[in-house]
Amino acid sequence: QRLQKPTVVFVLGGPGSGKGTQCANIVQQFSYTHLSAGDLLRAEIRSGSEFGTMIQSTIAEGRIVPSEITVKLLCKAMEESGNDKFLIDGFPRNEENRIVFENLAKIDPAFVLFFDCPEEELEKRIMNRNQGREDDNLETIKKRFKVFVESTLPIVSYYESEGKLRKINAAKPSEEVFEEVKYVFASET
Ligand code: UP5
Ligand code: MG
Repeated sequence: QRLQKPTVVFVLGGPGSGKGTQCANIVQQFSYTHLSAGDLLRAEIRSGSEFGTMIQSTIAEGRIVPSEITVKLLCKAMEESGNDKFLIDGFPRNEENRIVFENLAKIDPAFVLFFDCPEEELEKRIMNRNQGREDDNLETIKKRFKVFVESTLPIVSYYESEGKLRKINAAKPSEEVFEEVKYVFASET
């Protein structure tokens, strides 16, 4: 058991909004460890886990994996990292995610970064990405966006009401987005 609770920053935004890109920038300048919930779930599929097929079909449909699975993967990754500052990318995606994390990890985020970007731009970015992700096709992108609006935006509003939301205009070139991101981290730490 840790003596002091780790610092956690949640990084939210629609599919393709630049969460992974900006987290990679942040770790170069600030001493955080980047944990992408989606990457952890994809690694769990590859590891041959008993939940692999279920996770795979859930992601292929753009739906949200049961909270206990994702939260356990996040907690394990935090323990194994040796660090005490984390960017948790793409999580929590719904209220159940948020509550299960609160109950199991017992950590409240220091703040929540939110990458705001219109749907047409998200679609363009994902269709150009070409990394062979099974969910990067037009049909699944539409589903991912719908789930984002219905399940994740209410979480964004929740953190806004808690005064924890740091909203970033993500519909700009990556370098300009990072200028805004740096400003947030510089004023928080
Ligand atoms: N790009 C980035 N920034 C740009 C900019 N400013 N201008 C122009 N282009 C820009 O970026 C996407 C693409 O855009 C890249 O090619 C990039 O170069 C370019 P990226 O940084 O990858 O965006 P990101 O927001 O990380 O997009 P990603 O597709 O990873 O977001 P999702 O939220 O859809 O994916 P994630 O991996 O988080 O989740 C995938 C699925 O896993 C979910 O749909 C869900 O089924 C499941 N999941 C859960 O069930 N629970 C979880 O907790 C997490 C995931
Ligand atoms: Mg990502």
